[in-house]
Amino acid sequence: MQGRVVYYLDGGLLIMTVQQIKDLETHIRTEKLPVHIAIIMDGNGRWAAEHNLARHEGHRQGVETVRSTVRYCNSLGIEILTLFAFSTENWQRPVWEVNYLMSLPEKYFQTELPELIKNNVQVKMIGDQSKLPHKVKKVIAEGAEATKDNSGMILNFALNYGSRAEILNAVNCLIEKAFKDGKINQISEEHFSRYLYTKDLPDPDLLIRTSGELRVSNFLLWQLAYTELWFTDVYWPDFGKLELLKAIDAFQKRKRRYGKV
Ligand code: V07
Repeated sequence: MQGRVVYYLDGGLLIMTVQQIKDLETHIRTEKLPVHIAIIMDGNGRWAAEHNLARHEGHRQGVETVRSTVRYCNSLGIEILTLFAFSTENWQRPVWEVNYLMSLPEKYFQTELPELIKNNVQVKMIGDQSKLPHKVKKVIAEGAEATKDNSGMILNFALNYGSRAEILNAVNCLIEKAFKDGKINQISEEHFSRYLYTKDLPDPDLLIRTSGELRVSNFLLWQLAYTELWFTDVYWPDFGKLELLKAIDAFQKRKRRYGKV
């Protein structure tokens, strides 16, 4: 079926022509885009199981989806893309899987760094980097360094990230500071935010979670206070242009209704 894309939606079949996807994109470009999109990239393991593939194949395919999503968000003009790559809870997975996941930042940069530089993308990181293997720390520091002067889209990887740990870290920093200064002042939300890993970034406008789970799973708990949430049953390796466009379309429709009867 040339010129047509087949999608399975809510158990039913949806056939969209390439032209229809283009129309949706044109429509989306005319409305206010979310400045900051955050994504929980879930479902690599289930995708692999359903394709009778080993689990790591799901993660490998997941990296491909990271590549295409970064490219597409950048071309749409999204300013910040935050991707949840590895949580503080993920250390409890089997050793071989943790090791495989820890090899992915390097694999990603090996092929993508030249394009990220060419496309003016700035790579940033949130999470507790102190607990990462030395090699991973080195690789991500190099990726961030090589792109630090870029002024285009910010690609923000959450690596060994946990939101409660982030909030506690902020509280502990504030306690330490108060102790050193010998005085305790009341602090504002704005002041508190400056102690989070995301201190230089605006809160996400849109959170996307793939693979059907309806939770935020310790991701950006403080920052998601006013974020629009969007969930899809599609597994992360199958997440494509159309899914992203549908999420942004839903976001724009909600915004338009905001405050109205
Ligand atoms: C990981 C692929 C995406 C699906 C979710 C889990 C598997 C890209 C990175 C990455 C991280 C930091 C960085 C550059 C690339 C990554 C992990 C897992 C641990 F600076 N994908 N990806 N890191 N997956």
